[in-house]
Amino acid sequence: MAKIALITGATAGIGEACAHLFAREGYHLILTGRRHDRLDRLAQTLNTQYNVEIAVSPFDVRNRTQVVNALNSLPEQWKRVDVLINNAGLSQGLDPIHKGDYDDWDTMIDTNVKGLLYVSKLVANWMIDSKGGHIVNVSSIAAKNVYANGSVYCASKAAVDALNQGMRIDLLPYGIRVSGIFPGAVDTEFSEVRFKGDKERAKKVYEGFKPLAAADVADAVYYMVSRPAHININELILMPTAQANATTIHRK
Ligand code: NDP
Ligand code: 8X3
Repeated sequence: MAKIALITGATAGIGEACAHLFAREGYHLILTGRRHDRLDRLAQTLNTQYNVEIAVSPFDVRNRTQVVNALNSLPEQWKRVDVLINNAGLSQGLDPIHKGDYDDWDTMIDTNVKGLLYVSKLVANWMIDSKGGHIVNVSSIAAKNVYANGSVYCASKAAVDALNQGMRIDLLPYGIRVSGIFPGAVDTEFSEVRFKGDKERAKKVYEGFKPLAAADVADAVYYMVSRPAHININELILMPTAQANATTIHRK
């Protein structure tokens, strides 16, 4: 029987790259994100390319009712999820704490922390029912190294770090593996979203060095998931060679 992976934030970047890789490896996929048109296009592409089954489940992870209704309304055969990739997330702005924007704070915390919790609770229960599974939480190097003007994003990713550890304890009796991945700079739509559509400013983030590609992160996620059943990779920190920590990048 084919395995099923549920990927949040599959419309772009790391989530989309995971969708490609897991489809290539024969997984059937539940793809989520807000941009329904992108989900439909991706589903069509993957179905044609890899002949895997895809369920598209569009919702905003911040909206608890939407999350619960969308996931509960999936047909029963889709609730046997083997792998959950908690990837949906974002940053908004770069501001010191005394000048931060309340709405930016709400968006980051509601998406990166509360959204991850809403999805995880439901899917963890499905995994308990099917006696196993693997949850991969996408955190960030920002969880490990707090940087100037980024404290709320960093805090939200540190919360993902804590939840990753806590879920591993709580789900231990059910044979559910829980892994966290902590990437450094990955060239995706992330900075364009952080800078609210300012493409020029976003481009500068990745200039003068070779950042990670979304596919590099997907490859590491697949590595964790494809270890033998008795092995759990608790945490994987993945950096561009030109980046030593969140703030030290060697640019040409
Ligand atoms: P992208 O902006 O390319 O992709 C983000 C994804 O998250 C999109 O699919 C987006 O879908 C989804 N998303 C955002 N908000 C919501 C929401 N409210 N509801 C549902 N889905 C949402 O960025 P990345 O691929 O880079 O980011 C993926 C994850 O990786 C994030 O958690 C990010 O924090 C983390 N990360 C990124 C790094 C980087 O340098 N790029 C480094 C370390 C970690 P849609 O807009 O369609 O809803
Ligand atoms: C994204 C990487 O360093 O811009 O999580 O916060 S960073």
